[in-house]
Amino acid sequence: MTTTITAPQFVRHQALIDWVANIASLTKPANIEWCDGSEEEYDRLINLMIENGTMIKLNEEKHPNSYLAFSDPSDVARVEDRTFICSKQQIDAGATNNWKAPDEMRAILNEKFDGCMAGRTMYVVPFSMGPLGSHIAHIGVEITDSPYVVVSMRKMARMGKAVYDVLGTDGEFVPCVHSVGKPLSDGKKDVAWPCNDDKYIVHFPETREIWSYGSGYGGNALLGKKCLALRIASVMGREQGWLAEHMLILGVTNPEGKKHYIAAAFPSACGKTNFAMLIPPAGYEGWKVETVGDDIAWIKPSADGKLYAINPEAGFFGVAPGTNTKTNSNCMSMLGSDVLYTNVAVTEDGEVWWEGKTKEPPANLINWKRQQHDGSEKASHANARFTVSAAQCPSIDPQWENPEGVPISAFIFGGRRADTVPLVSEAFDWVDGVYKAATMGSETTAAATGQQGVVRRDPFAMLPFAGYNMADYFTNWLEMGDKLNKLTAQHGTTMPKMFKVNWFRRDEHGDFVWPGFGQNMRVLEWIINRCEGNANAVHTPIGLVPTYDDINWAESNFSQQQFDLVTSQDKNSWIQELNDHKALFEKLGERMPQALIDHQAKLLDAVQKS
Ligand code: SAT
Ligand code: MN
Repeated sequence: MTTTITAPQFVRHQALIDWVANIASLTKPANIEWCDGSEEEYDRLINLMIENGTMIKLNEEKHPNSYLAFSDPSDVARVEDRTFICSKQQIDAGATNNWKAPDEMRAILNEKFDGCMAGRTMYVVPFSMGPLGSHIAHIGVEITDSPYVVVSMRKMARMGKAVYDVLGTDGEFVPCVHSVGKPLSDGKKDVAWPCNDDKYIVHFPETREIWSYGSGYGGNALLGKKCLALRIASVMGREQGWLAEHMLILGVTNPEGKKHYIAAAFPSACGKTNFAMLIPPAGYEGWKVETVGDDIAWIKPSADGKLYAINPEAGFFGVAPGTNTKTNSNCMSMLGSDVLYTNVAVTEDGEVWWEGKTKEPPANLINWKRQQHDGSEKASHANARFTVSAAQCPSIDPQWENPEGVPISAFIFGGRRADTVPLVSEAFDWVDGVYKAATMGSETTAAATGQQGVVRRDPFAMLPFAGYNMADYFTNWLEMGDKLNKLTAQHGTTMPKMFKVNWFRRDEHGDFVWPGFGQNMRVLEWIINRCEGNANAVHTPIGLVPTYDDINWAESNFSQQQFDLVTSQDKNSWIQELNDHKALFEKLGERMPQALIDHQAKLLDAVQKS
């Protein structure tokens, strides 16, 4: 049985209306609301959530037009073990993704979604990833029963009525179905932050559908972000010859006015937002860093022999803890007004606080669990977030909405490693760069549920986000290199250079040695100068590296000794590291490209001989 529904006049797409009707007959909501993205709608939903206890309004003087949501304490991060890629063949999902046969998964979802919106409102949320109407943008429509999702999507994507104009009567869209899930039988916290213990974050790559059940949080629920712009888009990119990557994009301008754009991959909660908004330190007068994006890049080769990247998002969903005027003053200015916070702490007079915002917590603090903060546990959750429009970022790049994208000079791949991996190394060539990215390791963080602080391999920082077989994903990158090699030869342009960085080396006391944040500019300068062909590097078995004298230390007292600590290469650790790479490649299975397997053997040989 299909529910008969009436769509507003601005929706002229019959297949879309039929799909909404189908989902309504499955989920059985009390009402259907077709969202138009207006301010009236936003304010109304915010007020509804204030009434329901999901959110509170913050102090209007300190935080104009800003709100704080408290999630259920169990619903605070992405759930990777509940995330599925349901390709027809298991091998197409690969060794790193959870898989279930599509039919089996559809049966589960039908049961889960049956009646799950009873008594609640179903919202239909049209959105564009990428500038509205641009040839590289992709449109999605998210059906959700969460007003938190609606207001967050309005900041994170181009959301609203205008999307229907672009869709017309028969435009293509990715259907995304989201529900916080059936009310728990004990009825606990259902009104304030409904969610369900049984969670499913499901992707059908062949039919390009997304289904998400049981969570209202971030990447589990804002389906334009990781689900569409990474998992589904990576599948589209592979078919169509482009790349969907978990990368920030920044622009660096040197004192001579020469500008380079860089795309950089780091796992979640490794400082991507801070790096994207870097403020050059003292000694770097005349340099400028500007922000195109902080999380996702869509990258396409162009006929002129260059790679161009866009940020498909329209906002930032950043980690609050650790953010302050010293670590990211651009970010603090960006948070001046119109922010949605989730799971930070708040003072009695409505001012937000998180660990690291100031040295000492203010008095009379309510923690993220809405209890009086007594210092026995953290006041804000380690994965507490802010949601804010990118246009509010003081360092936003003038080209950030250019539908053609920005030309990429270099890629940076980074992880969080206490040892082994040096501060920076340049890849010998494209294959070595792909190898460096493919073998990235990082200590796990609070951005995903599970044990924290253990090294896991996170190829290209895409482990939780590649929508298909990771080995095929490597092949896609290698093929992109072949294509670019031909294009650059034709046009006399140069290949983007590739670098591996590690800001997180620790000394024998477990303390970070590299100061990071603005000081990363020194590494960035060396990278830019390498791209320009005017910086020195020395050859080591695992890459080309700077000596102490190759880095600009203007107004820094970072010593040669400290530099040695963050750049040392220990032979035995590297033999162990390369053996770990081999184990990863074996785990990734039969489709693993031979070029990378051979490269491992070559590197191991070079390290052993060193
Ligand atoms: O929860 S999100 O996936 O949106 C944030 C992150 O993990 O990077
Ligand atoms: Mn991310």
